[in-house]
Amino acid sequence: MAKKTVVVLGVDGYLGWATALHLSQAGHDVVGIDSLVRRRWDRECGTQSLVPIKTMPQRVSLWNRLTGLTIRWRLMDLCDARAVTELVRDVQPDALIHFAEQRSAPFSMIDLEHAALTQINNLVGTLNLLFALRDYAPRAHLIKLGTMGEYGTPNIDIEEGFLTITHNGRQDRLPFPMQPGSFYHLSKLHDSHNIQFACRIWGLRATDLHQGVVYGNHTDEVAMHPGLATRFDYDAIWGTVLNRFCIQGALGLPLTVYGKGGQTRGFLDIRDTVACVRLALEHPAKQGEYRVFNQFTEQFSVKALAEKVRDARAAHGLKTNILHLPNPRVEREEHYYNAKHQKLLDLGLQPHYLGDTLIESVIETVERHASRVDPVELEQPNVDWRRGGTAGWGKPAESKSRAVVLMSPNPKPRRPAAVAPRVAQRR
Ligand code: NAD
Ligand code: USQ
Repeated sequence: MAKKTVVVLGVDGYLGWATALHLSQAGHDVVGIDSLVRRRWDRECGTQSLVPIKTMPQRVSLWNRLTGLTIRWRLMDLCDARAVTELVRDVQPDALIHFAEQRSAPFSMIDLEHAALTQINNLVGTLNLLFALRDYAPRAHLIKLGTMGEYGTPNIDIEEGFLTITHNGRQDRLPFPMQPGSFYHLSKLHDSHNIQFACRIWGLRATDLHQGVVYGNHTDEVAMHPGLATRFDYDAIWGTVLNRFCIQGALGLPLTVYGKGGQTRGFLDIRDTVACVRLALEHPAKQGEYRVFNQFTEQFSVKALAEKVRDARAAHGLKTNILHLPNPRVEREEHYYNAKHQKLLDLGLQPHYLGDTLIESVIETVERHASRVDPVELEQPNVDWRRGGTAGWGKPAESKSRAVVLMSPNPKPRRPAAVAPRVAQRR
């Protein structure tokens, strides 16, 4: 396999860091880009990674000490068009892996400011990349992290990006109809349209990875040293559902299923995320091609996931309650779901399926870092799709304890007295 020069955009994030290490270990020359804005959003939302993470300079220098391999780190905002152009012109990458977006659905639903911030950050960053590629590296392969949530939950099978339709006796292969469920998920769909258009008019090449919900926090490389840990979110803004359930289970808190829990999604282990990206990299799209891979390995309902975590705890004689909260989101809670995910398997993906061992290993990680957990983050969601949120954005430090939106007809912000002092101390 030929060594490639690869730019990983969003290298400081949960998936970007693990992917950069994996590709570096596989022999590729990795340039890592991030604006560190996620660390700022954490401070502003009063959230933090469960597992402590080192600064970027510390991480890349530790990686170099342990392996002799170099990841070239650059602080850069993808919304800075000039910087992006210079990057593409100077590095002349074979491929760019684009993780660098605001990726939380609840964050995008807080209010107008957060919806606009999400769409401007995500769309402008991707547009800057597309124009830089057109002008300075039209043969480079853009690998973009999209999301399964672009499709929504239609009452038909979900194909990989395209659907062959017969209409009034004529047939065409058209983009699959999309029904995203948040301003964040919409930003991914708008990106998909822009990328597809750029491939069509400028002959660029791109792979849009429509990824499901990721769980777990270990890859072979991340596990080499605690200083190489990748971030692990559990709060109601950034934490994804299985990671949240594992933490709730580990702490003996109820598992917070939103609504009936029949919401079904595609899921994958973080080890499969890094493997899928590598497969896309090493089997590039053709010049002018825009292709979509559905990147997940199994589908589960939220309720089934909660039951898995409950059963894994019960095997140790521990009782776990499942709590059905009124759903803060507007989404179908019982629906048909059958999404295809064959293309990455055809390229050789060897999936890691969800088992008790994975749940146990996440729970062990939680137990090691239990003192960093803010239990308020595990109780009630603080963003509601209909009314917006109370995420503490921009509040003065002394009033930063998280207010929670009550799911009642007449909601009033509430600060749970039992945990407020601990929250105040932590921030
Ligand atoms: P993350 O928030 O941990 O990491 C994203 C990184 O991008 C952060 O370090 C942030 O600072 C950086 N970033 C954001 N905007 C930037 C900008 N304008 N310029 C430079 N850097 C910027 O998110 P993640 O969980 O690692 O997700 C990475 C990507 O994968 C996202 O695009 C997300 O939509 C997609 N995705 C994630 C999941 C999941 O379950 N985590 C599932 C499907 C798709
Ligand atoms: N959910 C619960 N309880 C919780 C948290 C979530 O029942 O405590 C439910 C939600 O209502 C939703 C499902 O779990 O039905 C998934 O929610 P999530 O927060 O795990 O995932 P989501 O908001 O969809 O976003 C995450 C990532 C995003 C990525 C997406 C993939 O944050 O970046 O794009 O997963 S997908 O869902 O396939 O679109």
